Amino acid sequence: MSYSLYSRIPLSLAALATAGALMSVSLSAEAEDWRGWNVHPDGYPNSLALKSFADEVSEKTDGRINPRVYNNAVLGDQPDAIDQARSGALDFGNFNMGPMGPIVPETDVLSLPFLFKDVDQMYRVMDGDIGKRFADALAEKNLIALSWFGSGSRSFYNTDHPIEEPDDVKGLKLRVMNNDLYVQMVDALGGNATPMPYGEVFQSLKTGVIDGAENNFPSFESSNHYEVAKYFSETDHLIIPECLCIAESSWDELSDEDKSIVRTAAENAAQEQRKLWAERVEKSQEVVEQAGVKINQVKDKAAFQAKMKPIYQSFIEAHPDMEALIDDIRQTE
Ligand code: BDP
Repeated sequence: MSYSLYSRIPLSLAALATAGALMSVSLSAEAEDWRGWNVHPDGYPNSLALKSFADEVSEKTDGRINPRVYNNAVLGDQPDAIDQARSGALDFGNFNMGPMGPIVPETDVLSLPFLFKDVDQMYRVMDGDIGKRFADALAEKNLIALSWFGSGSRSFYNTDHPIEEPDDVKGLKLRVMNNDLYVQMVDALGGNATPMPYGEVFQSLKTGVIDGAENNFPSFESSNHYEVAKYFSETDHLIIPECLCIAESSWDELSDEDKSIVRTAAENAAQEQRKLWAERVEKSQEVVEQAGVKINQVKDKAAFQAKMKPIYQSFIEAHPDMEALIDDIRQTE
């Protein structure tokens, strides 16, 4: 979204200026107003980090670029926002690699259940050469991934009973993000998966359209799903990275100097997000427990992993070229 300050100068003022002076005004005062997408509310770790990103960019570029973040998915659902960023209708966004899968097939690897050992391993993978490979795949689809945020680990929650073993999922209607791998994942446990935008989940839980969903503690809490779904079962089945991504068309317009400012601001934002994230996981857990949510640890995670093995088999059959990548991720210390 770019427009020059020049176009906002009243005609009378413009008429007073000499042609030369006008030229210099229009060249030096050209400002880019960037629109950024965020699904989360105010105060969420990602929202705070995105705000820092926006502030740092506008300060360091002396206002040449003014990013503004729109929270609560007001600019559209995540799959739609990803499309908008690809076409340049949005300038940047914090996107989860789950709904990215249908657009950038390579990122589907990151939606395989029980892929990472823990969140720290995921950070090490994404900060290294493998992360660059994902960034290259995103760049082919017009998205410039400048840094990686965390979103903890996702677990199932529902309105009916604790999930202790795979059979407890049988018959539950569970909302998943927009990616067929998650449908397969819930199917493998005998549940019914319903892909649905994040913003519709609360109402659907309330009205009984679904019995539950899966997410991390901060989202379970900030979305108020915990007010309805009183059983949170720590399956930790997914650890999915998120990008701070810039639209290629917005990126290409930047000078080298501004590219480096934007990249550094995105890296700083990721460091802040990860720190705030770790704190928020604990806080959110406390909030939901105090509200009466029953949290149970799942003792036999291997039982869930075993049920999900066929997902890997069919994934590798469909994408034999990605088997080595899966192995490389698993072997990252
Ligand atoms: C949150 C992610 C967000 C997703 C949301 C969801 O940070 O990007 O949109 O889950 O479940 O944890 O849709």
